[in-house]
Amino acid sequence: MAPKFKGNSDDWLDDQSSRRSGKGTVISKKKKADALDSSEANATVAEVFPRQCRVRLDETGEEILCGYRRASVLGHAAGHAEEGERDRSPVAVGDRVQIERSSPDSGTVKGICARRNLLARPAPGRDRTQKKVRQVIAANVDVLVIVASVGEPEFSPGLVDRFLIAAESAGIHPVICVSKLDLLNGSERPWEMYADLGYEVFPCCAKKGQGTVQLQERLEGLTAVFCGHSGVGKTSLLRVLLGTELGKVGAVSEATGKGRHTTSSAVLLEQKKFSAKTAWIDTPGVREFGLMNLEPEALPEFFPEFKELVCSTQGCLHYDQPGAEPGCLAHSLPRYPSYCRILESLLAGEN
Ligand SMILES: Nc1nc2c(ncn2[C@@H]2O[C@H](COP(=O)(O)OP(=O)(O)O)[C@@H](O)[C@H]2O)c(=O)[nH]1
Ligand SMILES: [Mg+2]
Ligand SMILES: [Zn+2]
Repeated sequence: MAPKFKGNSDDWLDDQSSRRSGKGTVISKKKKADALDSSEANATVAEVFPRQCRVRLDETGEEILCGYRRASVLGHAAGHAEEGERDRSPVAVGDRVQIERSSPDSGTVKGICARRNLLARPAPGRDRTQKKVRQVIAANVDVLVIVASVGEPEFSPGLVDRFLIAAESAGIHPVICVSKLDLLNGSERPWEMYADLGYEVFPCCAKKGQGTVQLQERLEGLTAVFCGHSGVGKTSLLRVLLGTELGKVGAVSEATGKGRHTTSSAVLLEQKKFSAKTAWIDTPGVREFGLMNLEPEALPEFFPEFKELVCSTQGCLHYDQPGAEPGCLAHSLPRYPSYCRILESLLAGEN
């Protein structure tokens, strides 16, 4: 059975008492702001901290720090937490927001637009009111780049499968980037299966610069979020793709005065080489990636190779239990063990 997500050392919760304004006035819990119209936004969220976020201004491309309050930004907007759920933070990297500048390098988030999509995972624990907590990793993205290394750490098909499902269920196009190609030895290439299944696979090596041009061209003009285990080489790859412009991130850490590690939370990176629309998001590594709001019965839809199966039980769940589903034809498929692990975790309600 897949282990539960246990959280990361970088986990933090934003201001739990954000119902209370600075002056001690209690803002009604029920009062929610309405979503902004997209024409009202003037900035994109580039990095999120407790009670503050770094935003990139549309007009000048400048980045400034803005305060946000849960009550004033958390709206009825599409893509925001529904009944029974609570977002760990009301803003996420990639959110389109309206900000009001109060000084050359700071301001306040006044409102937030509906999200066209979002990549989220369950955050550990529940809030005070027993609601499930959701961590939105990034919003409004075109592509999820699933990075998995050839070695160090070993290629992990289980995590690739989970990210593929998360992307497709969120309406985000996934591509697989196989990193650290220089560590290839022996004949095993477990990622080739994904190309055979019709997924886009980009073998790359950040160290030697192999395959990076192809990936760069594929992502040009798009907002892409890079995800994968810690240490697979996401940041190294982005450094090559962006032409070592990640130094900019360090400068921003100075601005927050916190000396944060560049990828202790998701961060929208600047892309000067291409069109203004291109935006790439680096994320901290995850050990496990839980799937949100996915019914076990829906799981086979996310495995294209299962679609052609004509098992003798109609609506077969392809569940590997002795005698459970006689006549199931899924057992010989390469991704069957991975399917079963994910199915079992969904049936156990673990995400
Ligand atoms: N051999 C090899 N090592 C790499 C490559 N890319 C990154 N690394 C190393 O892998 C480690 C983790 O890289 P990093 O970019 O921080 O990974 P991240 O946690 O996914 O952002 C570092 O020690 C890098 O030097 C590569 O193409 N080949
Ligand atoms: Mg990194
Ligand atoms: Zn079956």
